[in-house]
Amino acid sequence: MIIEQAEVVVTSPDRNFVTLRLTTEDGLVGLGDATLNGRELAVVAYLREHVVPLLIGRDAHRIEDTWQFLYRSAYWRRGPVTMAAIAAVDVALWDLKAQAAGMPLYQLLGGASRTGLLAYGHASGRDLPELFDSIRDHLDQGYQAIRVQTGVPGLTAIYGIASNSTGVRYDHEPAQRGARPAEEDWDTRAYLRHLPAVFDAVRNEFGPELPLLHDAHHRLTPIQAARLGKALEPYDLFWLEDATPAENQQALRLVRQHTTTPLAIGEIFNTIWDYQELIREQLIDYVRSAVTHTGGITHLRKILDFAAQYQIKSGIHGPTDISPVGMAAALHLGLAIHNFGIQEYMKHGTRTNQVFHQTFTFTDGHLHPGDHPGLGVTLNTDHAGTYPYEQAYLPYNRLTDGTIHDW
Ligand code: EZ4
Ligand code: CO
Repeated sequence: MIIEQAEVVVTSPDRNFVTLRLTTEDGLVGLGDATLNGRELAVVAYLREHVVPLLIGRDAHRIEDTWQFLYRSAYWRRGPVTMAAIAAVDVALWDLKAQAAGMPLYQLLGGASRTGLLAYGHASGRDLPELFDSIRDHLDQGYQAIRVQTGVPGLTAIYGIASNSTGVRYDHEPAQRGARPAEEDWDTRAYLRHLPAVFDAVRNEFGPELPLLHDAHHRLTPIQAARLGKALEPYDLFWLEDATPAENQQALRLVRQHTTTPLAIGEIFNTIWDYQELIREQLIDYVRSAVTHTGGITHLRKILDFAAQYQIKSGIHGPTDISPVGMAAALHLGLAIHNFGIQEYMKHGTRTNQVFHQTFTFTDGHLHPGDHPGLGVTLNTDHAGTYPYEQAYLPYNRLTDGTIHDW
C-alpha cells in the first residue's frame, strides 16, 4: 500500500480546517486532521515543506514506524505544530489501513467496548435565564451531560459564552476572524464569588442527576483552584477542567489535596510526557487531549493505556476546531478503549458538514462512529475549494489594570 500523493487541504467553511489527504497507488484516500486553532498555517508549512516529501513512496501500512520516523528524525521533539502534523499523518494511515481491511477503524483498535459514547455539549448564557434556556435547548437535542459556562457580573466578554454583551455571537467557537485577536477581560475574584451560586441555581432547576461540567480555562492559581473545587463539591460536578495553567504539573498536587471535585486537564498538551506526573501520581481524573493535537491515535492510545493503570479515563477534546476527521478519529478510539470517560461534542455548522461528509451518529446523547470502512469521513474537495483560508485568532485576556492574563 504505497503512498502516491499527499496533499494539504486548507478550507474555511465555518472556520479554518487543515486536512492531510493521502492517496495510495491503489486509489484509496485517507484523511487526517491537522487543525491548530489560530496557528493553522504553521502546521500547513510543516506538513507541506517537511513531511509530505518524506511520505511519497512509503508503505502506508507501517503506522508505528512512520510515527517513530517523523518524531525521531526531526530531532526537534514535541510541540503543538509538530504533534498536529504527526497526528494528521497517523490518522490518515489508520484510515487507509482500516479501508484496506474493509473494517471501521474501531475494529482494528480492538473492537467496540460499548454501544455508544456519552457526549457533553456546551450550554452557556450571560445570565441565569439565558443559561437555563441554553441547557434546555441542549436537553431537547438529546444531550445527557452538559458543560455550564456563564457571564460574570462586571466582566463584558469572557470565555465560553456563545454571545457577548455587544450581541456578537461567536462563530460556534472562540476564534474570531480578523487581523487581530479580540481582547477579553478577566477578574478571578469576581469569577470565584459568582460561580458557586450559578451551580446552586442550575442544580435547583435541573435536579441532582444531570452530569454537569465546567471549564476554568487555565486561569486560576493552585490555591484559587483548590478553593473553587471545594466550593463546587455540593453540586457534584462531573469534572472541573483546566483549573490551573497546564505547564506546571505540580500545581495539581495542591488542588488535589484540597478537593474531591474530579479534575480534567490536557487539551493543550501534546505528548505523554506532559502527563507523566499527573497520571503516575493520580493528580487528575480525565485526559483531555485530542487525537489531532497529540500525535494521533497511535500516541493518544499510549497515553490512555498509561492512564488506565490508574483508573484515569478519557475526556477527549471535541470543540468545533477539531474537524469532523479529528472527531471521527476520537470516536473510533473512544469506542475501542476500556477507560472511556466522556466525549466533548459541539456540532459543526452546515457548511462544514457539506465539506466533510460524515457517517457518525448522535442518538440519545450518545455518539457512534458508524460502520463504514476506515474513519467514515470523506472530504468534498470541490466544496472545500470554495472556502479559502481566512485569518482568525483566539482571544486573549487583560485584567482590569491592563495586565495580560492566561486565556
Ligand atoms: O478554548 O478549542 O474545552 N474546550 C475548550 C475549547 C478551547 C478551544 C481553543 O481552540 O477549552 O473551547
Ligand atoms: Co477546555
